[in-house]
Amino acid sequence: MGVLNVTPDSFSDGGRWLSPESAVVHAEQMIRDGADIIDVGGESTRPGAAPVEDSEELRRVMPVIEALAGRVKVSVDTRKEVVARAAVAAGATLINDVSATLWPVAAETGAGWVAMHMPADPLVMAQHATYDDVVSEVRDFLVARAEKAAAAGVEEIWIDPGIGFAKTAEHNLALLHRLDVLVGTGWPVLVGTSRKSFLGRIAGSPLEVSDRLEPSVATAAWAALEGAAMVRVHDVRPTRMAMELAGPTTRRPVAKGRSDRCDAVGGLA
Ligand code: HH2
Repeated sequence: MGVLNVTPDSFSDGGRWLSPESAVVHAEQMIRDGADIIDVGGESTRPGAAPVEDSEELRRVMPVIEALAGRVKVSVDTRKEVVARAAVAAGATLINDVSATLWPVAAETGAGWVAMHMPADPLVMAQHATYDDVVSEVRDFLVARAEKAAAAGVEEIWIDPGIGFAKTAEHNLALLHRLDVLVGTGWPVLVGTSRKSFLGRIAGSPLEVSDRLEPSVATAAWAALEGAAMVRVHDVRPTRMAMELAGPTTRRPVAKGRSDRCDAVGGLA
């Protein structure tokens, strides 16, 4: 999944793809580089980010989704029902929902749905990074949401631990080290570590965003080898190369019971 932030303030690429023309050119490059899905977002959810008006988010994402739909699988990265509905009407087939609340929209429209773990709004989430056992708490939250969505009739459901969302570096690393716990639920797992600040911990000291390529690629390849069925990345080409070399499609553990949901959307094939 290639990240396409049509925002002025995203933490790593804010302002770079603000015009629809530049966003589409970048998406085309990511497709050539091997992205299977383009994830279009019009609101930054970095820690401390303020919410964006519905009309502004629509103005940012709609021309891009309209230009890409039909040429590649498009997901919309939104927390807003109105944006999700408009995006699906324009041809997006996946709702990447960091709020994990929009499954009724997916059920009604027939779109796929990503449930991501984010226990508090981005504006205040740094104060909510407290868990007794982050791995089991995130798993239980995601499984409960996925089951609700399945009961409502959503056919394509992904779970995502929400790396960097109300989590310390230790929480993020614990979730990555025990990805098998999420994979073992049988729901296909999506992981997004790309360019996130905790990666500095792997390097031993804080890293500028521009210096986070290697740990981004390493953690994406790790996630795939541990059984994640999709990774959300900014740097598609090096990630794709690493994953081809690591052989995730052949080595990843088969998800129990529900692997058909993963195969239905192509996985990493
Ligand atoms: N991370 C971000 C945004 N959306 N969606 C999913 N499913 N998983 C993630 O880990 C995830 C996500 C944050 O990254 P980015 O889009 O680069 O930054 P910003 O929120 O500042 O636009």
